[in-house]
Amino acid sequence: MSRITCPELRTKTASAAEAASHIDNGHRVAMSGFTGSGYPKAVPGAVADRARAAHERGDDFSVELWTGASTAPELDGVLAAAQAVSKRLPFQSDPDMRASINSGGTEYVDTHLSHSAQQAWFGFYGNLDIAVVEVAAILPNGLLVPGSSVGNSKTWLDLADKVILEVNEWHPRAYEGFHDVYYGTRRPPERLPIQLLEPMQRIGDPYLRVDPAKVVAVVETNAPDRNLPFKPTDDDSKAIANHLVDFLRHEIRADRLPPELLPLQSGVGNVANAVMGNLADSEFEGLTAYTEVIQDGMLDLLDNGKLASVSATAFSLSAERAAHFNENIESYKGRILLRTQEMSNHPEAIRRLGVIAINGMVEADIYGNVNSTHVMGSSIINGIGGSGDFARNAYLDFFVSNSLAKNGAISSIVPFASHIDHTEHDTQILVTEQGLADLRGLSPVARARKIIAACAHPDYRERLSDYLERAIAANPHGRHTPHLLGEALSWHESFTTTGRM
Ligand code: 0RQ
Repeated sequence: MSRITCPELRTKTASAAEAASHIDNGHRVAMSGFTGSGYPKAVPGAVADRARAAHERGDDFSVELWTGASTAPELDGVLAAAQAVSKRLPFQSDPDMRASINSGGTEYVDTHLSHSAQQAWFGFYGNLDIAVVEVAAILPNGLLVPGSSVGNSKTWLDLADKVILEVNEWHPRAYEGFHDVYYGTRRPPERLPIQLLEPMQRIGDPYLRVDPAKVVAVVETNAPDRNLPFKPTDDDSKAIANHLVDFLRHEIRADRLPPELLPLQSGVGNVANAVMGNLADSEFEGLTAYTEVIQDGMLDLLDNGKLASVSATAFSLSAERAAHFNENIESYKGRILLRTQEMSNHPEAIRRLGVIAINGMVEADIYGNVNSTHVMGSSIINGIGGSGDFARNAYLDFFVSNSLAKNGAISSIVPFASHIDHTEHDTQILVTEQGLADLRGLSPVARARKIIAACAHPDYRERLSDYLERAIAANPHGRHTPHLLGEALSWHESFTTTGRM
């Protein structure tokens, strides 16, 4: 049976190419999709075809592209390869898009994920010409059942002049009831408190709304989400996870955490996924999660009963775990709630619930400034994503990384971070395979001594201590956060010239 049961919208069924003909050079185009799930699968490729044809004729063709977060080769990849994206926001992780940004072909506005919807509402990004949103089904009354992500879809459907819907039969029809779409957002000064008092509380509707008059095309698809495989958990990730879980036990003993902990948030990446895997083997029971993304590790925790429930905005699963979820979707009903990213990442909710935030980092400096996004200060990897939404507002905030990168040529603990996403004021606990540095309540120099001793790799530890002690000695009137300014970024400079820090 067709998934498009609304008579009015059924008449708008079209091919991807017909739908893409509504997207023109210079348009601002917002698409659904968050961490490789729930993104349109067919229309982006047809837009890329239009761009290539225009370029062959010698005409300009590029669009501004907004999404929820990262997508997949069928969206970011094809559009970047066709040089069809002039500006991108708020998050990406695609190799071709990354290359286009780093080569200067695409402007990138790397945005806190809780900010993107509201900033679009405030008009900070300009008028939205068209939205392309993937859903699992269209109901007879025109309401939309989202699929594996909610992200910014609600905002894009509300703001866009025109709408293209993709209805993807790969998503189980049983997704109905898994979503909570908050429709109470207002612009200041009319804003109201977010009445969310526990992670699984419903504050919105199960459906997305769309004005049918704005819908210009409905495209039917049957294609899987990106389903990126995770690296198998290695000894270093296991060690990081062990340090972190031991610390949680310590906090329970100190009466700073209840035995079932507080709602967990786990970021993207292999290390964050491994930490969830380790919790699955631990003694913890009755855990909850208030997070952005449900990765394999979190689904495993739900499966083995350690995790009671999870509120998120999207899945980001391997192909195997996505197939498992789709086959057993009914068994997860009532235990998984997908919200808009405005709510999954809302500072007010994160702070009230007392979230335990665990995010990956590229590097940290000796004072605890964290770089989550850039290699050697200049090249973007992915983006800040939701890490800032959670880190600043969490009850406990962890940043995790291996102490070395690129086979030891790079130390992840450096004198000065080459780019700063999270300042020392926002970072509480750093963890590498070497150990854990609890920085709460410490002054900068005390933080530096702890980070070097606990987190730095032994190959770099002495040089870091030497830097710190010389910086202290050289700054008799600057002993709060002492630096040797001419040397602070010399490790990065050394890597770019010699291939080693
Ligand atoms: O590159 O694959 O080319 O070897 O960075 O590193 O060790 O596999 O780590 O997968 O956990 O990702 C920060 C990128 C970590 C991620 C980051 C290189 C390393 C490798 C990845 P290769 P690992 P992970 C909510 C939270 C920001 C967004 C966020 C991230 C690659 O966690 O994107 O937190 N975070 N969102 O070799 C140079 C260093 C390096 C380095 C690692 N010091 N210098 N390269 N690498 N350390 C979710 C969302 O927001 C959607």
